[in-house]
Amino acid sequence: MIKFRDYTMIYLFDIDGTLTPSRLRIDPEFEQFFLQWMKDKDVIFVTGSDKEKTIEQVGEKIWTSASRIYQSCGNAVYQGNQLIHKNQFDLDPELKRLLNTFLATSDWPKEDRYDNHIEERIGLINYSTIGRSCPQRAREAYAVWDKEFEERKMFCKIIEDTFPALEATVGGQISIDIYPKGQNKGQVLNDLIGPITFFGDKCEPGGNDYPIVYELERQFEENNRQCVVHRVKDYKDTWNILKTY
Ligand code: M1P
Repeated sequence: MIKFRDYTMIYLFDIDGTLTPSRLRIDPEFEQFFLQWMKDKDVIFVTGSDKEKTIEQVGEKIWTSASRIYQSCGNAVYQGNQLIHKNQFDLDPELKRLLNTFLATSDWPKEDRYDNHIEERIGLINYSTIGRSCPQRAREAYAVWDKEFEERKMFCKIIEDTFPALEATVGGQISIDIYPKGQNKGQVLNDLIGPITFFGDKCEPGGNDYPIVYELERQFEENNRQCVVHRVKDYKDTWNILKTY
């Protein structure tokens, strides 16, 4: 359990959709603002993504300036560039079969698919029908299509119904994150004590920020934990809010 400084506020941020557009580099002006802003604060990141992608997006400076980083929804924890904790989760053949069935049966056009449909990260499996190697244009087209047909939401439900020991959530634009039940972003709150302010964009049930919001609301009601939740639309929204702190 970690108490950062003496009961000073902990600022906890999701990355994709909150500090950067999904899988894209941080806006350069916002990057400068954020680097300055975070200087005298305990800033922590929590993302479904892995270390390499996060550094690619926020840059080495911001990543190394954070007090701690929870990658893979908290299943790989870094502090001072060291991996200080990891949870094991291997892709089981039954789950792999189900993910391949999704690929075979999805209504998303076969001719608009790319590589890297199943990515094994530390403690988390990421699945994407379109494939993580898709170009930006295809990524955006899939995100619009998925919003209408809710393929990812449906796949998450099938995974959870088929494997009751697993949890599946919608993270960014094109993929879903899968991990053992309970090993969601909410687990990071077990490590952090004191007042907390959270910024996330996928805060609705089924979104990968929801477990944090749910747990913070519970702790507020049961233990009067001091917390603030900002449900943001995008990084510009986050930026505007941060200007007021
Ligand atoms: O951090 C949010 C999500 O960002 C990416 O999502 P996508 O590629 O679908 O936009 C992924 O890294 C995903 O795992 C992660 O949850």
